[in-house]
Amino acid sequence: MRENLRARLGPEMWERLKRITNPQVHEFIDFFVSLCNPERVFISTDTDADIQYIRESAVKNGEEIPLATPGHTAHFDSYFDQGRDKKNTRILVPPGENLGPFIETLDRERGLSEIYELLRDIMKGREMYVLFLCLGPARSPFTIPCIQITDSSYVAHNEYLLYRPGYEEFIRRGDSFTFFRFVHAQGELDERKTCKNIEKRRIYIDLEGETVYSVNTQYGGNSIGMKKLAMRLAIRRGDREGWLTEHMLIMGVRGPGGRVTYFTGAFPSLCGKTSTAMLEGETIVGDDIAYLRNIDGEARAVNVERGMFGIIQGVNSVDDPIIYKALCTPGEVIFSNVLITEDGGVFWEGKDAPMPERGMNHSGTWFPGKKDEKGKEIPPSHPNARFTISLERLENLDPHLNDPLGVVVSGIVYGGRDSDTWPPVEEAFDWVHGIITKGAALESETTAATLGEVGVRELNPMSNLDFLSIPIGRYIQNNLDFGRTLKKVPKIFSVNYFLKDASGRYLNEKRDKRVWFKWMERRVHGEARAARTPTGLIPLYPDLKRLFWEVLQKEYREEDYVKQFTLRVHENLQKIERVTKIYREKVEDTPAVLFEVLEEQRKRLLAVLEQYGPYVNPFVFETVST
Ligand code: SPV
Ligand code: MN
Repeated sequence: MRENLRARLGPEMWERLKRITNPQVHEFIDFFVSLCNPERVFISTDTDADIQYIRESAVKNGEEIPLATPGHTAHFDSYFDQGRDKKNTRILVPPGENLGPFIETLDRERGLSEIYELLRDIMKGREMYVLFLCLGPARSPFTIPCIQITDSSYVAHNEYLLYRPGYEEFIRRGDSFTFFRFVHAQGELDERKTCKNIEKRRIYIDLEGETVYSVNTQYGGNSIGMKKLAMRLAIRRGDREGWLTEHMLIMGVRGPGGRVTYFTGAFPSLCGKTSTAMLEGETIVGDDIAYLRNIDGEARAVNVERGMFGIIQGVNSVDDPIIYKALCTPGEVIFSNVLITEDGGVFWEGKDAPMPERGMNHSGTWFPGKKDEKGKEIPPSHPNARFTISLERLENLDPHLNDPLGVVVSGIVYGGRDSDTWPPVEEAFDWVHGIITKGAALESETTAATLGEVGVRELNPMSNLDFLSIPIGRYIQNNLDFGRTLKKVPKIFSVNYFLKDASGRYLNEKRDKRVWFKWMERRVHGEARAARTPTGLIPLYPDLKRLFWEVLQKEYREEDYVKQFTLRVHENLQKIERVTKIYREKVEDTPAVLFEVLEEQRKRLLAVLEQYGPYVNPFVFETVST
């Protein structure tokens, strides 16, 4: 028995912890209670009363502000803590381990001693919350038990909305099992209860100890351990065990006769992942993180979450009616970095409501025209402002969210912010072609989801680059291998919601994506034809015309089809050149097949260029049936 821990917890909390018999759990908690030195420790047992205690604490200590609508609260992160901090997020590595130039690393010993110093006494006078949670559905081959330690009731509150409870699971698993560990401390707070010591913000990922440390930050992507921090640990574990952790939505798409076909989709942050998962008429399993496993030869996916930490900018009653309703009716919602209006309501950019004259936002008191230190106008809500809700609040929730075996994945979709290269939808020739030319070659323009410049085109393999904890080449190889072992291989597609014409106008409406998914669903079942281009298989005009009418009652004109699906040869060649160069020069362990597949594609493009010139009308391409 750990006498010190027992004394620090007091009898009530000790009784709670004692029911978990795994000595590693006790050891872990003991170590960080001693190091962080909180005044009190709250061991949560997932009961309604415990969760209510956390909700109330968040309001009592000022991390969340109650709003007029019952169940709604708002939280602010520091003005300089509004996105994921890529620079200060480091994977701790032992001497000699090299993860390549795209993954920020730090010597493990050095990182640990730095973070322990930062954590020393950091919770003095505060309460430490200890939460037991699960990634993935309970009692499933996918389940990973986790412990979150935090001194932020806002973080704890989010975790309960976003993840499944795990206290009973920790008891059930007995004396010996592994678990992911997250230690978060917000550090000193200012009078607005936002982090003061942003320059000492650190997010250190210790793969060896399966532990992530997050200090002097509150922004969810930096602080909510189970979200993006756990992805690094899971990618590593999956690498050892032969499964995948992906930055992917999961959704059920309806086909003829009520058939439901499941898709996963990888999109970089702020590129339409949530709005895709929420497509009208379809059902959502998840909008951010999926684990994929080969179970009896089938690709099966689960959502490791059960809630949504979604981007609020642009959410409105017309484009996002279901989310909008959840955000505007009583029920549990945590808003972050929106504008709180004087009557206790909230406003965000793109909400279909008049712009308030005053309010409070991430910059303090706000009024239209307010400028920051550099003279830049401060918007009412930050572009990365978010809302947290339970998926249970959504009318379009798929019935398989908690299925222990997940759903069978029939299609995988990759999409980025691409104004000039990819067509709106395209199928890969096969698994390898898809993983390489669509997944590994995914590029996107940077967005406000991370700190730093926006609008810069960057390579973002599988939209997972920010979360990788193994070398990129190895990660791509794992994806290639995953398909090889399946009896039923999912089809791979790309989509592009951001394609523009020469004058910079978007070529599609937002709602058109509903049609792309219906077409992909038909392709999975061999019920739609396609035209074979050098880069993949595109829809035929008559099929799309019919689908546009069926799905959207929209007249789809031939000239629109031609504009949208014109093969942009130079742009595609340039893309191959950019992508190849990065893999050749910067990624030491690129699988050789990547260069071969891109080179074959380059040759096909050159042949077409010779015959038809740089912009090729889609009608010239040969039709194939499967
Ligand atoms: C993303 O940025 O991809 C998100 C939000 O889903 S965060 O928690 O910041 O990662
Ligand atoms: Mn994400």
